[in-house]
Amino acid sequence: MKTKTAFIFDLDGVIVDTAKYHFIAWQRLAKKLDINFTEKENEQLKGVSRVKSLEKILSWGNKTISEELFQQLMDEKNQDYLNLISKMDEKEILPGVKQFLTALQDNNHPIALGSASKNAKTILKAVNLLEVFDAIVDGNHVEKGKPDPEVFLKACAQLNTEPTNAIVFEDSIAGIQAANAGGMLSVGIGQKEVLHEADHCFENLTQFDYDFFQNIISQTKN
Ligand code: B16
Ligand code: MG
Repeated sequence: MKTKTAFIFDLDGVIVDTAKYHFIAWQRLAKKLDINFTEKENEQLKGVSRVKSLEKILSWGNKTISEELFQQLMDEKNQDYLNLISKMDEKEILPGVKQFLTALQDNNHPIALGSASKNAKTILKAVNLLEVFDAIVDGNHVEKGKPDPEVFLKACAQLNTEPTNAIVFEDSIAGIQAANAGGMLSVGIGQKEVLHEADHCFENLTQFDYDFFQNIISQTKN
């Protein structure tokens, strides 16, 4: 028997607008290191783990540093980020998110979080959404980051559903690639030109409603 379609959400840039805080914190760090870092570079860090993000920034600046300094810079960036998000509340939930999650809950769809962030639970608590998710898979639970599908495959396993019976919402190129590699239907949240590998793309979650997904559920990849 086919179970109800599962809905898996990325966190930063889909549920909450924390992408801007990651950008500020990485940009401050890059500036200290005298490395050029604009929105263009930042796009390549979306959905990418903290370690991989710093590795990329250092490679853009042709810098090699000791393991100790690497760890120190990661801690510094995270502390800056945590300070930036410390005053977060429900107002930072992105438009359309609450209504859509409520419609999914009302219709008994399993809901999971699939995020690269190690701060995911702190953020969900701050915006009062922790209880909405039937499963939470984040940066603390995976060995391979996006574009590897591990995070979404683990979410499906926890929801006891096949990947082909799941829809993933993502704002990052790496995340869309992860969903596609995992065999889920991918929905990009952001610019079509950037997320052109997604099966569907919207600017934000106000651009569709539950009925739209009732229609495309028949198109999930099983
Ligand atoms: P943290 P997501 C990702 O979260 C962010 O998009 C990415 O910019 C960040 O580097 C990564 O989490 C790690 O975050 O430093 O908090 O562990 O978009 O997959 O929800
Ligand atoms: Mg994201």
